[in-house]
Amino acid sequence: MKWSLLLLASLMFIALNACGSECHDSEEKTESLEQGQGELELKQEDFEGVSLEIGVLEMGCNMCRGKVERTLTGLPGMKDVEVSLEDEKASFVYNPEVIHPDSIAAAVTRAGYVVIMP
Ligand SMILES: [Cu+2]
Repeated sequence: MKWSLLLLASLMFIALNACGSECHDSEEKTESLEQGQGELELKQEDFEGVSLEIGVLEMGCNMCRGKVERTLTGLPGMKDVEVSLEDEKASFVYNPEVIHPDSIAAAVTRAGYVVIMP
């Protein structure tokens, strides 16, 4: 009985830490929040954009999903960002005069995830 409880606790511990410490990095979180607020004034969502859906792999939990969403939202020339943890996809509208899809992919890759371009 005690042994199985211990096993269960270990399994839960492993499950909770499945994403490693990277997605729970509070320092980076603060940084991207500040950036986001600074760019808010400049970032008008009144552009004719291009819709794009990319695959985003390696999101292990909802914090990862949030991190990808903040990463995309924090980029210039981005709007309507939606990230799905279940579908492993991110959709958004970007302004091609401001940002190139390669830069968008690079930002998500830098955040620690694997991007599949359509
Ligand atoms: Cu995670």
